[in-house]
Amino acid sequence: MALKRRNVARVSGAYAAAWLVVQAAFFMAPLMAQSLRPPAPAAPMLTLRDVAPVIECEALLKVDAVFTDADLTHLTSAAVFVEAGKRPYCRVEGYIAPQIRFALHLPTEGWNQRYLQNGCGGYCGTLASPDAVDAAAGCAPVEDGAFARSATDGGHTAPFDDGLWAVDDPQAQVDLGYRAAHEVAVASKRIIAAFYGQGPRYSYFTGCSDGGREALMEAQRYPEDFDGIVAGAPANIWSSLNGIFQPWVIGSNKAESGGYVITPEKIPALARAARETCDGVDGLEDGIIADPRACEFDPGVIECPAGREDGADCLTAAQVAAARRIYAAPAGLDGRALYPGSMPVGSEAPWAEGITAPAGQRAIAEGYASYRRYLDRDVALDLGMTHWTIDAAELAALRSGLGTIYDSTDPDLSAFSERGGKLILWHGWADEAIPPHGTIAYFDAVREAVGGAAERDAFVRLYMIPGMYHCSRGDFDRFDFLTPVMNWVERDAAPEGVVAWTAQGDVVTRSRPLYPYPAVARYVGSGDVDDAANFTPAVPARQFESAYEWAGEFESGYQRVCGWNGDPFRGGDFVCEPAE
Ligand SMILES: [Ca+2]
Repeated sequence: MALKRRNVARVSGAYAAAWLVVQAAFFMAPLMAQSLRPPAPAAPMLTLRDVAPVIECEALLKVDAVFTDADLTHLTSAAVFVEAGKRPYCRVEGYIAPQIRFALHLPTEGWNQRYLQNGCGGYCGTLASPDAVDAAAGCAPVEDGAFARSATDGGHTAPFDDGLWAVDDPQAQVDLGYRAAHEVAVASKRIIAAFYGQGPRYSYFTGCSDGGREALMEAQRYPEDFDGIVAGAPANIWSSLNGIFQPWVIGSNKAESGGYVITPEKIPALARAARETCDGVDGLEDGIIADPRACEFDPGVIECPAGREDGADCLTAAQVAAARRIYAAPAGLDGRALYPGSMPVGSEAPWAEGITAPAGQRAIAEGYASYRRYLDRDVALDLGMTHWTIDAAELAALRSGLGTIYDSTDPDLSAFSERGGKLILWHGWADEAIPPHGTIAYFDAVREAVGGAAERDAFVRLYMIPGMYHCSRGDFDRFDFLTPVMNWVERDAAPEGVVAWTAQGDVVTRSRPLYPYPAVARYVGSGDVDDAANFTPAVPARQFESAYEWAGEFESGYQRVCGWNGDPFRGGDFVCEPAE
């Protein structure tokens, strides 16, 4: 950690002048007025008085102490835990009917008057520790346990990649879709108020993948729940992501025999070829593909030579064809893109688990793709590309069907903005599970929906992270966006540069500044390329359209709310209506 902190200090001094040039180049007028501060300060600058509990932890369980039998929330345990290096905390467990499990950690000393809620990943299904916090590496109040913090399983129990979790259970679908994160926020705030005699002064949400989708769902459907939100690699374009993109990549890699075309032992050669082709395109040979949009990579460059059908260091003709298809945007029969993005070059290493697997095992994307069973109970789970019949009409059906529950693609965040909410979006450029282009496209759609770049930039930032895989791993996968969003909310200090780093164990191996999109980090030309101090913010050498041409769109007004109309055991119906 010492190396990281030193880099933070040095980079802040280095980029001041260049940063102003970048802002001028982008005509980011609202940013011009801001003074420059060190990126990612180690602690929130605003100090709130510590608040102590007013009742015993176990007293929360007493009948009617917080919830009555008439409430849907029920607490099942409450006990104090003591861990080294952390404030002691009261761990409360409970569920919100029918089965949204949650856990809430309440510091018994030194509560900083803030509430932090964590999203869950994949299809959720596991109650993770509230102490596992996304995008908050090095954030002091997270590390020492000063937040009241919660986590939920999303309303069901299943493996994270099980796309069949609620095939016949519409309530479980709705609970993961939009209800769990909101109800846990409501319940947690009630428990906090009972425990400390006051509610949280500030509330924050952070999550990655499905947690990023939940983060955006909160900003869109429940703008009053959180003051600051950090949405990482969001699965917000859910209906197309799981209904089309995942079947596309896994279908591209399925042989007629049922096995995978590209097998795990071929991944290192493919990753190496991609890096050799694209690393230098960004102007710096550092082993990282800074922006996959800038490089055309054809996996045919490592096709096995004539006379040699196969080998560990080359791809067969069938593997080249599969890889070409995987890199392409999923398309309908008319060739039109059905997802706003595609598998980025540079994401290959985690394909070894993500879209292929050793014989007898299942790739992660194949589990995700089983979501299609919701649409068609007879769909073959070993969907091969020869059977690909998905087109724009099916995309529309997905969006107007389950998309009305799961998608958090509404670009109109004006209600969240008007209540003072701040949002940081981030996405790894080498994400093997969710195309990063879609997050840029959503960011661009927000600009249009809220009236322009200045209006958007007053409450939203996007950071793209070179070389980072899905939510973790790859390069620069450690960073703290929680502290910047807190400073934005509490001190009106807008986020600027944030230093991200790569670590092996506790040893920092490389660091790099991240700047609000579309600014990039440019090497100053001398010094260690693995040291953030040797980079300055810059206008990217090549500009790309932020919008993405696809058969769908980012629009408002699609959302529905659903629930039982009457007792399901006495002929009640599960009905959905347009959301307000
Ligand atoms: Ca490079």
